Amino acid sequence: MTFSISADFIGAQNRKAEAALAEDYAALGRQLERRGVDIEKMTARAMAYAVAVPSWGVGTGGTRFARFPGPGEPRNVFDKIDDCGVIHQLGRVTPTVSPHIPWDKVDDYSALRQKAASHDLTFDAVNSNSFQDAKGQKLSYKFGSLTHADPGTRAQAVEHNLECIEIGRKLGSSALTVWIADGSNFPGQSNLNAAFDRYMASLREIYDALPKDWSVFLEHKLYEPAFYSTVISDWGSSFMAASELGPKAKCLVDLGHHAPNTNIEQIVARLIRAQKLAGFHFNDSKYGDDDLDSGSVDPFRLFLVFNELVDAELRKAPGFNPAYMIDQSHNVTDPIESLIQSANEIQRAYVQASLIDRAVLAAVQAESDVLGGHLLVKQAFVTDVSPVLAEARRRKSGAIDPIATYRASGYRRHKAEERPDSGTASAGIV
Ligand code: AOS
Ligand code: ZN
Ligand code: ZN
Ligand code: ZN
Repeated sequence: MTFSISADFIGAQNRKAEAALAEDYAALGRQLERRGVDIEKMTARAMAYAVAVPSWGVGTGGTRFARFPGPGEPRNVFDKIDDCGVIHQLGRVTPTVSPHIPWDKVDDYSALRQKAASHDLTFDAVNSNSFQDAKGQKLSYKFGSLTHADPGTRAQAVEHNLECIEIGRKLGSSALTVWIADGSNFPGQSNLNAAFDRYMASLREIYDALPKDWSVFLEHKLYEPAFYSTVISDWGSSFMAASELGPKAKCLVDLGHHAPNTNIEQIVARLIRAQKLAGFHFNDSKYGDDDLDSGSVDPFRLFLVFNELVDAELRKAPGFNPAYMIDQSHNVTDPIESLIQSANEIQRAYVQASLIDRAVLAAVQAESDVLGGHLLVKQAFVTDVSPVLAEARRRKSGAIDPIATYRASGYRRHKAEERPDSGTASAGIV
């Protein structure tokens, strides 16, 4: 028997925090009532919100300089699912896992699906990987994959994506996320448009192989590891590709994949308008694709993205159905704690954005009341909705204080004993 956190333990921890939560919830409820907001509606929205955790996020990521694994890290995808189970058991906001192939490759996918189901988890979009050479792979991706100058290498990369779709079908997923590292490091290395044309030809093959109810998510990224040009570098390239491919192709926004100070919420708004927003890889950053914990550096930016998302949701924007996923690399924290905290911050931004009275906002905007509009948005952002998030967890049998409960449970200590050869699973460093 391996260690798991019992419902009784969570209940006992919650009892210690219940009285204070009831007080804080009542106080916030009165404050919101004065503003015409029903706290119960906010709690219902918090309870309905969900975001996927990345399977690679539960192991220590590392940088290109070093990786410092912690004790009791997952050894394989089954261990990863156990850790994802704890994140959901305590936080109650992450019922899905986004898998990665080949890092999560197994012989028996129905066993993996069952393992996930035992934690009430299902699978979100499958991530393909043609940015590394897999063990035993015939042709190298050193100079590209789906856009490689060599047709054989391109065919191999297409084949890998088709295999990802097959695996995803077995796992009950319905989307494929494609991020490629293809690009060039030197001016003159590659013909910029020829590389894009090759991308289109490869993606066309993948697109045509998608099952009926499937989508393909195209993930752009400004730079890294290609430092001169990246084939799908921005939302313009992504949008161009998704438009040419057809309605099953959409654009995925990873928050860390833009130049500093880019107005990401405006990109989100445009993609919503074009019915091309696939969804997100949430994370935070200071400089580049830092993959820091969501909401840890710039929670206002996260909130402004959700301001657009909630606006689209409430006005029932056509075709609006984004996949919410986290993509982070945890280098110096316990990955389970980071993912609990990140999901909480994403859910917080969603609830905060839900506080805004859209009709009132539209009215002040119509009158060009500049500060009036700003104050409405800012008031929502500075409202501490923590009691709503905690109450949502409590009502779903999660932990009122999930990180304190996790620490008190001794889960990591137990896993350190159970997983002596820990830290051997492939975890992403990208
Ligand atoms: C790379 O920078 C992208 O963010 C990828 O989405 C992701 O980090 C990678 O696929 C991890 O598997
Ligand atoms: Zn990403
Ligand atoms: Zn990234
Ligand atoms: Zn990354």
